[in-house]
Amino acid sequence: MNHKRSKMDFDRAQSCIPGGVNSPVRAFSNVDATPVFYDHAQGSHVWDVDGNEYIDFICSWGPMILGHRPAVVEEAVKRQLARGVSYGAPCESEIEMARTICDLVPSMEKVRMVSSGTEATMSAIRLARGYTGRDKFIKFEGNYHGHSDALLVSAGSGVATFGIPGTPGVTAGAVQDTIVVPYNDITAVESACKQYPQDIAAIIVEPIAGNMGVVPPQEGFLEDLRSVCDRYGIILIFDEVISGFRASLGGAQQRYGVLPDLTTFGKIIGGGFPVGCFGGRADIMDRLAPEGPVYQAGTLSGNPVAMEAGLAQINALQEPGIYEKLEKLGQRLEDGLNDAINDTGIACQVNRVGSLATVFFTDHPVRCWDDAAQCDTEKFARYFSSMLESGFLIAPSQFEALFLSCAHTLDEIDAFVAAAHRTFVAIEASAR
Ligand code: HOZ
Repeated sequence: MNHKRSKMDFDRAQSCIPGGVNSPVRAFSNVDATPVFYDHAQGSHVWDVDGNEYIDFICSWGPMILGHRPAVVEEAVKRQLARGVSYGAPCESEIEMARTICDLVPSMEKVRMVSSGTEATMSAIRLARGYTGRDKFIKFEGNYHGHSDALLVSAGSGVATFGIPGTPGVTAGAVQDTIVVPYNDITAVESACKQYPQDIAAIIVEPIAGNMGVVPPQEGFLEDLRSVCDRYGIILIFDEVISGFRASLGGAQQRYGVLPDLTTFGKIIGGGFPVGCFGGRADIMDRLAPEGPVYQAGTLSGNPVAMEAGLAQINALQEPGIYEKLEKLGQRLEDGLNDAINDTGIACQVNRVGSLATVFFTDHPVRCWDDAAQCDTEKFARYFSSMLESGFLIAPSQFEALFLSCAHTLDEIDAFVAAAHRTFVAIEASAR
């Protein structure tokens, strides 16, 4: 494949954008490559500025669950464009969005819209602290909840990809109340709670970890978190920015039948526009200003274009058969990859939940960050480059998820698996 223009664009970008990218996860430096600059996208396909065509398994890091340019979303956006793009004032589509989320997600009684997942998690933590009058919270190693200061500790996603141990600019004071424990380790959670029985405001967790690669919750883990929170008066926050409206229509909480007190969403609920929200128990949400004293605000919160796009997407997801299709695509991918792994003897693990998956280059099961960190990232880099050259876009990091959309077909999954098989053969041959 020729990437001449992408390379030129990257040079130009580096001269005026730090690292040439507007989010570190878009850099290909960790896989010894330069980023592909997108030109346009349609369905499950993306074209770059050099005219190369790819099947897209990044899907904008999750939002494009219907594929690119779904007609229903485009039409909704066009209708709203003719009525104004930003009001900074209440509008009916905000009510429609909040009502829809409350109707579809089991634990949601009230919702506040924001503009990103980072804002949602940051605000949920502040609210939990304001509600309980406690300062500390627990997060899990390898979980990523956006880039607000207190949450940027032992984080997954780009922080894990680039091996950033602590971030200059995040003060010791900002993280002194952040307690970090291993994912899927309820004993570690219990002992932190015993150590600080009156001080922990919240436990925030990705109910399906998607930012250290995909790591499902072990059986009983979410239930145990719920009961620890009940025992100690701690607010349980599910960060469903990735799993929301993906793991099921009601998110991971519906899939696993465990209800948090607060939930954060982003990605899918914006239909591709910058949106996040947090919500949950009404008695907690009513502590927010202007009803209560916990302050939180945003000029573009509830932006009408984003609301219409998100609503159109969520409405489309309610059509019968959508989640069955995503599950079928995911199962086909998992089975195919496992066949390829068995056939080639490569040391890999496939973790999958529904339409989220990761191929981990390790011979051990991956259940927490320490497991993920053992992966052979050099092999991952070879896998990434080979898949890219074969026309498949995957995240340029071992510690990210692969996203499927309704626009993908079984044939495309089979083609992906065939390319992965060829890649595994080549990696194994060069290792001998
Ligand atoms: N949170 C996503 C990666 N796991 C993408 C957002 C970003 O650009 O950091």
